[in-house]
This record gives sequence, C-alpha cells and structure tokens, in this order.
Amino acid sequence: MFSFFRKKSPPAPPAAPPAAPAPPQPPATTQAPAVAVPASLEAERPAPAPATSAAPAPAPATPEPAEARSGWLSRLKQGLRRTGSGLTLVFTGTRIDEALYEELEAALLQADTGLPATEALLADLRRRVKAAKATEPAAVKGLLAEALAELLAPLQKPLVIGEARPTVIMVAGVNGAGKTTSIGKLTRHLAQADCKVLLAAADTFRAAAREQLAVWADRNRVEIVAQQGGDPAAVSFDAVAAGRARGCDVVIADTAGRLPTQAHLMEELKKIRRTIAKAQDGAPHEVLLVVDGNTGQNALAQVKAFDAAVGLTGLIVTKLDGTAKGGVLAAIARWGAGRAGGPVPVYFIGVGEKLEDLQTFDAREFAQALLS
Ligand SMILES: Nc1nc2c(ncn2[C@@H]2O[C@H](COP(=O)(O)OP(=O)(O)O)[C@@H](O)[C@H]2O)c(=O)[nH]1
Ligand SMILES: [Mg+2]
Repeated sequence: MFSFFRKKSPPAPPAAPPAAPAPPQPPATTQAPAVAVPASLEAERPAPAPATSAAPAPAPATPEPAEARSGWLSRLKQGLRRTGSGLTLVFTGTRIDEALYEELEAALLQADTGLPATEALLADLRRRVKAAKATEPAAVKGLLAEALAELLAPLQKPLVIGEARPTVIMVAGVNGAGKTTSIGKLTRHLAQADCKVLLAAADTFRAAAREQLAVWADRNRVEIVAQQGGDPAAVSFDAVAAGRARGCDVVIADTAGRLPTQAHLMEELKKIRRTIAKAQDGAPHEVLLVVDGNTGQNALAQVKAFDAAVGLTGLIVTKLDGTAKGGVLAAIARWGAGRAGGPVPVYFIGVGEKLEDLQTFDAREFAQALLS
C-alpha cells in the first residue's frame, strides 16, 4: 500500500488503540489518500524500503486509487518531457558506440545532472551494457533507467511522523520555492490521517505570507500561531510550546524565503533552529528544504548551503512540471552519497499547484518517467 508519510507511535506509550476506520475520502480528489490508520502504521510502498514486520494497515474504506498514482505519474512524465526527449533521442541510433556515450553525456549535463553524477552514471551504464551484452541502443536506454533508479534509490524514504510528540518540522528555502504551498498540501494529508497539526507562521516579514498560511490552516481546520512583525524564532518557540500544551502531533514552521548568500538571514534561520530546540528536546525533528526543480544546478548549491547552516533532514523538490529538467535529483543523490550524515532524502516532489500534485518520491518511477 502506498502511503504519503509514515506514522509511528512514540516509543514509550502502550499499545495503540484499535484501528479506527479510514476517514471518508473526498470523492472528487484522485490523490492517493494520506494514511488513515492508527499510530502503529507501518504500511509501506513495496519498492526499496525493507518490509516492516507490522501487519499492513486495514484496507482503506475507499479502494486504493492506483490509477491516481498513475495519473500523477503521467503529469510527472509530461513535466519531464523536455529532458526525457533529449535523453531518449540519444537512443534512436542503430549502434552502441562512443558517439552514443558522448551524446548521452551531453544530454545528461543538459538535464542538470552535473558532472559527478553524469560521470558516475556513464561508468555504471558501461558496466551494465557489458554485463547484459546489449547490442541495441534501445536496450541501453533500459539499462540507463536502471542505473538512474539505483542512483536515486537512497533518496527515497518516507517522512516519519509520531516518534516524538509533537513531531516538529521546520521548513526553509528561497523565496517562491513552494514552501507555504507544500506545507499546506502536507497539512492536508496529515489532517486527513487524523494528525493534529499546528502551523507556525515564522515568515513574519510579510503579512501576505502569514495570510497565505492562515488560508491553508483554515481550509484544513488546523491551528496556527502567528504574530504580526514578530521575531520568527519567538513565533517558532511559541508554536512548539503551544503544540506541546495542546497535544498536537505535528508542528510545522514556515520560514521566510532567503538566499544562502544572505548571511544575516541564514544566521536568523540558525537561531530559529536553536530556539525550537530550546522549546522541545530533540526538536526540530525534521529540517526540510524546499527547492524549486527549475533552478537546475543552483538547487544543489542551495541544498549544500542550507545543509551546512541548519543540517537538513529532508527535501521537497517542487515544480517538476515546468521547465524542470529532473537531472538535478541525480546530482543531489550523488552529492548525498558522499555526505557524512548520509543522503538527504527527498520526501516529496511537486508537479503542480493542485493538492494531488505533491507526491512521495519514488526512485524507479522517477527514472522511468525521465526516460519514457
Ligand atoms: N507549477 C508548480 N507550481 C508550484 C509548485 N509548488 C508551488 N508552486 C507555486 O509556486 C508559487 C510560490 O509558492 P509558495 O508556496 O508561495 O512559495 P514560498 O515562497 O516558498 O512559500 C505559488 O504560486 C505556488 O502555487 C509545483 O510543484 N508546481
Ligand atoms: Mg511562503
């Protein structure tokens, strides 16, 4: 079963209450439902994550909309079409020769894959071609999809909610990356899964930013802590304290957009992080960076800079429906492979502005979408 995130019970408390029936799904939306199961949820997508021992969650009241996922997949394919066609053109020839590898190198670089990931992919591909004794360029395309899926696999990891209560999630990124929208969408999924969510409007600079978050809070009937012109660290502190006092499952702090080059704003972000840690031991449990997939190699630069400043635990890559070239995920994966703390997982990707356009990242699907 597909799940939008994973819900875990905190280590201490006794057995979870009996399974509640899945909440009604809104009939119109085709979104795969957020998980609607009790705290012991261990339902997992079939792909690379090791199977968990817990029994699968009770079947949702509505059938799992596998077609919803495939509908979404076609949007992803559509979004990545430009890159895809650039890559697939390489395989329209009749021979596997050096020219093919050279063209492929150029196409991968063109797709924002970056040099280290491109070189790694090509080396891996040559090995695979040899091992498979492939003779047709079309077969090489399939082998590239496999190589890419393997490179991306470490980025695929579910967001786990509930190991701490509240689970505190801090969200950062440059202006317009899609932070507030992604928080809104995520909130919807969490609320649908009966998680009690509290939003912190830690983007205190712009009234519009607060209002935008408040709209999402209203729409999902979740609480929000906001303060006009206040100090973002103070707002975050208050929100975490309120989340604890009110027994919330999740607190999500939306921060103002900032460029990694704006040193004082990066200091402010560090301060927000430190302040959240003072409000609750072990918090923030997740520090997410939202990156616009259109920013190409600059996305990787952002990931590195924000990681150096606040220690990222996850990514949301948005706008893969636009002119995004997709290869940047390979660049992020390659960088992550050498990162001391391990790769920074991509919890979600966005392929549009609608609610169902935020989805979990699946390495194999993504590789296939890119090369379809
Ligand atoms: N096409 C597309 N637009 C998106 C996506 N995610 C967010 N947006 C749009 O990007 C714009 C900026 O989003 P916002 O959440 O306000 O960015 P923030 O400044 O990082 O909070 C809005 O118009 C969103 O609707 C996506 O995945 N695809
Ligand atoms: Mg915002």
